[in-house]
Amino acid sequence: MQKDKFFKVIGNKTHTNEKLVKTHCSYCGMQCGMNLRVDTSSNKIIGVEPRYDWPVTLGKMCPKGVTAYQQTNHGDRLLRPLIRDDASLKGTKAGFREASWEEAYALIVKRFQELQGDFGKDSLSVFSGVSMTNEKCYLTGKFARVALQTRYIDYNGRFCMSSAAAGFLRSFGVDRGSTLPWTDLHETDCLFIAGSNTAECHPTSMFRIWEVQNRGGYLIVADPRETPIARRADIHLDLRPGTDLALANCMIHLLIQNNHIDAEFIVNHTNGFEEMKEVVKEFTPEYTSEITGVAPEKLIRAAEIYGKAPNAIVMFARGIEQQIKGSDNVSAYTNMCLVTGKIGRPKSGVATFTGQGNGQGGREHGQKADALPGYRKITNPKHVEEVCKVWGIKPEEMPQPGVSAYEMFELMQDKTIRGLYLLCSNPAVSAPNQNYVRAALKNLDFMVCADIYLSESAEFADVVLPSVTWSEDEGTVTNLEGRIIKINKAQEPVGESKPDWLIEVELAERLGRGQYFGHLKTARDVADEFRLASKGGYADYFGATWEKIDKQDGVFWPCKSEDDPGTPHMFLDHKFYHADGKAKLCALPYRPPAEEPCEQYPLRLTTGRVVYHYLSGNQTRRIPFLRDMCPEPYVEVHPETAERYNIIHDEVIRLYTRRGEALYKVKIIEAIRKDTVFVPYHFGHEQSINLLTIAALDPMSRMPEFKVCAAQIVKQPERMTIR
Ligand SMILES: Nc1nc2c(c(=O)[nH]1)N[C@H]1C(S)=C(S)[C@@H](COP(=O)(O)OP(=O)(O)OC[C@H]3O[C@@H](n4cnc5c(=O)[nH]c(N)nc54)[C@H](O)[C@@H]3O)O[C@H]1N2
Ligand SMILES: Nc1nc2c(c(=O)[nH]1)N[C@H]1C(S)=C(S)[C@@H](COP(=O)(O)OP(=O)(O)OC[C@H]3O[C@@H](n4cnc5c(=O)[nH]c(N)nc54)[C@H](O)[C@@H]3O)O[C@H]1N2
Ligand code: SF4
Ligand SMILES: [Mo]
Repeated sequence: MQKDKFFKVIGNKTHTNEKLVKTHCSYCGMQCGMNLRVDTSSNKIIGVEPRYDWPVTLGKMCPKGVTAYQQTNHGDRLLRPLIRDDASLKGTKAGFREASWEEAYALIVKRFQELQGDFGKDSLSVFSGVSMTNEKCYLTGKFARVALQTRYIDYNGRFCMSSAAAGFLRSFGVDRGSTLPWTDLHETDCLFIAGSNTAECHPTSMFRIWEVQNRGGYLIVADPRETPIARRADIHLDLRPGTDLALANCMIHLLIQNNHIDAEFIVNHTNGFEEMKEVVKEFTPEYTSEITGVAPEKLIRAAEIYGKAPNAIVMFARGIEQQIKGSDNVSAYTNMCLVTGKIGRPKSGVATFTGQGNGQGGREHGQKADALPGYRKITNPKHVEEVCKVWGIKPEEMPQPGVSAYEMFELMQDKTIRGLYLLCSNPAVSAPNQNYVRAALKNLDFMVCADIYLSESAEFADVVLPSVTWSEDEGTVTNLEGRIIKINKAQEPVGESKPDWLIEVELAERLGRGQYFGHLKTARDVADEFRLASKGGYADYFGATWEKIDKQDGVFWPCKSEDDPGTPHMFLDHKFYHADGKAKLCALPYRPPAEEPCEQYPLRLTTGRVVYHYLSGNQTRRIPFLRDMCPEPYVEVHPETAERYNIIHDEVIRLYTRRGEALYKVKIIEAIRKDTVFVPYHFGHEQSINLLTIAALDPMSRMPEFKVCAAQIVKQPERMTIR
């Protein structure tokens, strides 16, 4: 692996009576390199050290990463299965008793078989997540289709990466979140970053981003809030939430007008230029400014900088993707690199900041309602046949495509779905329109939840199964670059907890499907079957053996054979994955968000993250340092807006939308637009902002519009200042 300018050899300290286990962080897509410190007398994890020799992050970690090790032996870990004795207490922590694995398995098998006997195979569902290794994600797809024989499986990446996936598939015919390795970032001349709070959500990217400016290059940021990265940007495009499509179309309009396009690249390697040109015609800076609220001069300057930069990278994250037009936003921003030909070479291209640790690999290998391993389609007979050969089932036994994550809750409400196997996700915090989702979970006849802690979602379960943390098992993860890396085991599982793949194998055997699962005895067995199942798909991992990953500091997919080193840069030959080898320039007219502000709900509510917490917060709210740094949610309000409502800093107000309401402390901050308020979403129960969010879905990706809806603030009768 090529070492870049930041690379320094700093030896890791080995203390006596300790060993270091080389691995990566459990949380975000950066997958920072770390060594877990293990006490050799107790064989327990006692700490962490950064890995200076990991080429992507070079010894950097964020506050979540340095405390991640505290999860493994945390006092809240689930140590034994739990069975609910008192159904009237569903939706609370109470009413569970401890049980043996055999008793828990027996109850699950009995109830699952009863439901399928009475209501058909498709009465069961699986909802999963991508904080799991590729091997576990792969096996979860097989578990749903082969062990449970149901069509209903989907996963939390639907709330996360589905718009990026759909947008890239349409533009390129392939969805690898980054067309280039992160070690290129600091060498480019211009970064155009939209809807990413990078400094809080992918903090260990920042040293490369600042370096672009240090070298005299440019940073352009499009975000309604003045985030830490926006504050130091050369241009901050402070747009209204939900208006990215207009902004991106304006960039293309100006690139064409100023002749900053690459006509040869457009003709030889793309389709659709004329239709796209027609659509962007009306997006003059003045018209775009009316929609987005961004000053025309800033739009003009941003397009000029991007257009003139010899190399440039367009980057984005959930800010543009979690909208009803998220997939369109992705394709529209991707149009920028296609019209300028700034793609398919080092230091130029496009990347989404993949969110979860395995947000990339987890979306490729069959956890999606319509997907099979290797990014195959369940609706394609040839793909089905290829996977059936590996699984040993007949093509006619392969279930039909299911529905997306949020739509599964709708089917729970109408009793089409009656049973749920939930693992590695906490939708009772993270799904939109919580009042509806919680009622759907309550409406289930039988629910199983596998987690490492008793989550808010586990409170709705009939059986809770104790899984292991990332540090108690091994396997591969694909980071935000598309690099397949290895997670190593540092400690034996606590209590009676078991890895998810083993639980699925044991359950499959007890469901009478052992012939398809019984040969999987170790994580390595699952890995070998998984690589084979991906072989020949376009996300081909066949050549990415654990040995090669170790030797090369990771392997970029596609990697088709043992002697293929993998593919760090995509499209170097300017061949895209559509049948004719060309990329698609998409013509994407602007449409407003699902819910526009009105007299009754005059504010725009947007939601997102803070550096100290991770997703639903079920893991990070238990870590003392992180909890101390951010103990509760709050609502960010601009000083002028606060004055209008006659509210002050730290005062508790009621925030409400058409779906629900919650009480939040006010944080007065100039870094937000006057027409917008922001709430972090890492908190559960009555503090969850998802009580208020809207479940409007992108028609293409089925991604909910977490990033914008209409809201109102009400001052409370008594000024409830706290402290
Ligand atoms: N600390 C921390 N880091 C994380 C995570 C975490 O929970 N905590 N989660 C990981 C995961 S799974 C994910 S998906 C990523 C998410 O990473 P990001 O997408 O960077 O994080 P968000 O806070 O969801 O939103 C990003 C930004 O979008 C802006 N935004 C809101 N509406 C709009 C809009 O309409 N247009 C534009 N252009 N911007 C808008 C918000 O102001 C916010 O600053 O982070 C990963 N890293
Ligand atoms: N309002 C709003 N809502 C959002 C978003 C937003 O920006 N705004 N962002 C969305 C995004 S991008 C995402 S990714 C989702 C995430 O939403 P969730 O899927 O709910 O996220 P997590 O908190 O990671 O949930 C993972 C759960 O699995 C457990 N767990 C961890 N590792 C394992 C394991 O190996 N096995 C098992 N069985 N369990 C494990 C954890 O303890 C945790 O309870 O939230 C979405 N919701
Ligand atoms: S940046 Fe992401 S991967 Fe790195 S330490 Fe922080 S949470 Fe972990
Ligand atoms: Mo995410």
